[in-house]
This record gives sequence, structure tokens and C-alpha cells, in this order.
Amino acid sequence: MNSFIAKISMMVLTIICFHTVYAQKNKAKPNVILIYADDLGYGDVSAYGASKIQTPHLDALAKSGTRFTNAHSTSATCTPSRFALMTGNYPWRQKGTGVLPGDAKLIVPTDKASLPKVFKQAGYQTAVVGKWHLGLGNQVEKNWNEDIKPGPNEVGFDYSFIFPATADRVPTVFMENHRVVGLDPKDPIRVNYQEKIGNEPTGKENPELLKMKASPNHGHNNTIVNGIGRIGFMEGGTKARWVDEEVSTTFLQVAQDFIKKNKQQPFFLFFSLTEPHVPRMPATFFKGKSELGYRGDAILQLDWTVGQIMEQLELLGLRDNTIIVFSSDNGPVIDDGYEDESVEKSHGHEAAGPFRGGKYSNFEGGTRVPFIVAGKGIKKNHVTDALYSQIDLIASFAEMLGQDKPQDAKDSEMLFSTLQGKDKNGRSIYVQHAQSLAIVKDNWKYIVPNNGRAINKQTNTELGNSQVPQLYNLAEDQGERVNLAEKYPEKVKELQDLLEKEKNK
Ligand code: NG6
Ligand code: CA
Repeated sequence: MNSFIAKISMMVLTIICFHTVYAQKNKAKPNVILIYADDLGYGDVSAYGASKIQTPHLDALAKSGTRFTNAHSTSATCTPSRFALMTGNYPWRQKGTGVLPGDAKLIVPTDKASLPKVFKQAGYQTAVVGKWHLGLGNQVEKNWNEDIKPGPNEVGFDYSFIFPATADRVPTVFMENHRVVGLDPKDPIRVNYQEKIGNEPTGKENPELLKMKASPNHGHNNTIVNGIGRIGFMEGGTKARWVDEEVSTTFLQVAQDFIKKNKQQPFFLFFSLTEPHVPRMPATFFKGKSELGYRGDAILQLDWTVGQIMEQLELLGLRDNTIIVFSSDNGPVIDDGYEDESVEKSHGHEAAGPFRGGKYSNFEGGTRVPFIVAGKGIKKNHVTDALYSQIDLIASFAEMLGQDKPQDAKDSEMLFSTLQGKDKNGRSIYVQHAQSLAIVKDNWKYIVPNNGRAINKQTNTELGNSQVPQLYNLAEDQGERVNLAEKYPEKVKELQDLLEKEKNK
């Protein structure tokens, strides 16, 4: 009898011990969810001062954590920013990292460090859900009806559910791991970015079939899918094609499934939203909900999505053991190629907040984006002016996990305490990338001269190009209005030299 009791006690003890060790192990490894918006501007969030639109869920997130006022994507467009986020390398060091077509090959190396690999190495389950835009496969010519490799699963994601490029580029399909979702072998997909293939209507030839017109002179007039002209031509895959109104909720559902499935173990989720990138075609429920046209409606949908994730974490009891990072891949643009009334209905909304320019621009509007961190170990109800770049996430999380800095992540800095809102300083210098390179140190910003046009008339963006050197004092002039280059030539020289040093690193 005694030995029976002893045995039972031992078993109970073992179970308790196992649970404690297990819990402790997981305690040191908070889940991480990186929610990454597409083209959301600094001024698009009410926590960042937007008054024409309210984003209650993002505001609540900011309140529960740390809101950064000086955090950046590396670049003013999507692919390069995402390349940096994944690899910890400045995209301008490498050719072929500009905005990619939908049939591009994978540009993230499979044999080097990556953000998801940092987590994988620590025993996390990793997933990407949403927009990818970093290419797929080894070459442009590929068979979309077979497994396509390498892709997200080969650069460190255990699970992927993505669309290949942008919402305005073909193929307009989801891919789960290596395969197009919902593919019918009798209706194979073909994709071409050089010339029209198949007999399907295009925006150019059949504008009467469009439910949303392309803006004049922008493109977006190739194959029509769901009443919207796209960039690039596709045929087939009729049943696999997404319906734009369902894209966001599809991604949300998949993200929530992943979270639920992994609630007992550490996970890293890269939740890559498509809002408010064009074509803005939010779920019908959100249409007309903002006063700013579909762009505003898409932002409300994005905000709601963040709220859904937070609610789920709460319900699963994961809120306290999860770090949530929210940001955007580049600054905002109002007219990016479709007549969606975002210009007419902008009502003075300043999507880039107090900053000049926006998506595509050398000015701050190009890369200074909303950046909110909350959850486990993050300072609450806090605002920080520390300089932080998304390129630092890979080294910062390696630091959190007790790893060395990934050697390949050359430009990434271990700044976990900055990420937590604890260290006030962050980076000391930062290279910005759009039309030109720019470098920032101690709030002085130097933009390399170039011959590009000053304004992109189509998108109505001040690109920040100039044939003369530009120097701004961001501490006094965050709107980059007064060029001080002639007044402070020694400052220009200092920053030029620093930039050269960075380039040759
Ligand atoms: C541009 C598209 C724009 C958008 C952008 C990429 C035209 C005229 N414009 O070429 O609509 O798709 O590429 O955006 O085609 S990003 O956020 O993915 O970088
Ligand atoms: Ca983008």
C-alpha cells in the first residue's frame, strides 16, 4: 500500500515538475506576432494623430505597450523593406531587390540567416500568412500547377499561406506551402508579365467589364480578375482566384488557426496584411464605413483585424506571453493606380502625418511608419523617440532568445531593450532607401543628390529627388522644408563620409 502511495506521489511530482519546467521554458520564449501592414502611413493611425479616421484597436495596442515615433522600414517600397526585414541586410547592397513582378524568383537566400530561422533555432513553430512579394522558385518561368520551391518554407517558415506578390499583380491566388490553393488540374494556371496569354479580357481592351477603373496612365490594365484590372497576364485557375473582398478575412482565419494550433508551444507568426495597398476592395461590410473612401475603409478593416487577433490571444490566455509588433512596409500613397475615390474623399487626411512625401519618397514619409510593440516584457503606456529600424528585428529577437547576432544579418543591430521601450537611444545612424540613399545621424539627415524627377505626378508624391545635396535638421524641421546643405557644408561632408563607410561595410 505504502509503495503504491509512494509511486502515485512520484508520478504526481513528476507531472508537476514537468509542467513547471515546461511552463518556465515557454516563459522564456514568448510568442511573437509581427503584424505588417502594406502602405500604411504614420498619419493613418489615430494613436499617431489621425483625426479623420479612428483606429481603436491599434490605439489600444499602443496604450498597452510602446509606441515608436522614429521607427522605419528600410525602404519606401515593399520588396526591399521585406528583404531587409527577413535578412537583416540593406536591400541596396544587392541588385534585384526592387518591387518584384508576380512571377519573380525567390530573392531571399535559403542558406543564410533569416528572421524566422532565428525563432526556429529556438524551437518555435514559425509561419507567414499574407502578402509575400519576395519571389518564388528558382526562376521566373515556372509551372504554377506544381509545387513551387524554394519559397517561404525554404527560408525558415514551417508553414506558409501567402499570395505571391501584391494584390494588384497576377497570379491572384493563395498558396499554401508550395501549392496554389483550390487549383483545378483541368484548368491550369499560366502567368506572363511580357505579353498577353490566353483570351481573357484585359482592362485595356474591355474597360466596360471593370467594377473599379484604373487611374489613367498608371497601368493596372492587364488581366481582369474580380472586375479589377491587374498588372500582368494570367489565364486559367478560375476557381483558385481570390475574391478581393475575402482576402483579408481569409488571411485572418488562417492566422487564427495557426495561433490556436500552436497555443501550447512558442510560435512566431509573420502576419502580413494587404491593407491599405491597392486595389482597395475591402469586405463589403467595411465599404463606406469610413469617410475616406475605400482606402479609409481598408484601414478600418485592418484595425478590426488587429482587434480580432488581440481578442483571440485574450481568449486563449496568450496575451501575457506574447509580443506583438505592428508596423508597415513603407509610407502611404493615396492614388496608387485605381479610381477608388480615395483622392476625392481624403478630406484633408494627412496619411504621412507631419512628414513630407510618402511611399516612393526620400523624405521621411517614405519610411517613417507606425511601429507599436506590446506584450510580454514591453513597457506599457509608453512613447519612445528612439531610432529603430525594422532591419533590427532579426538581431533584436536573436538577443531576446539568448543567441549570438546572426552573422549574415550584417546591418541588423541587437536592440532588444530599445524594442521593449526601455533603452531610449536605439540606433546611432540609419540609412534610408528610396530613389536615393539618405543617412540620418543625431537627427541630421543628408539625401544624396540624384537626377530623378521631384514629383511623381501619377501618385502625387514628392519624391525628394534633387540635383543638389539636401541636408535637413529633423529635430527642428521634421517636415524637411529647409535645406541646410549650403549653410553647413561640414555636416554634409561628415554625413557623406559616414554613408560611404556604411556602403563599404
Ligand atoms: C507599382 C504599382 C503600384 C504598386 C507598387 C508596389 C503601377 C503604376 N504602380 O509599380 O500600384 O503595386 O508597384 O507597391 O503599376 S509595393 O507596396 O508592393 O511596393
Ligand atoms: Ca507596400
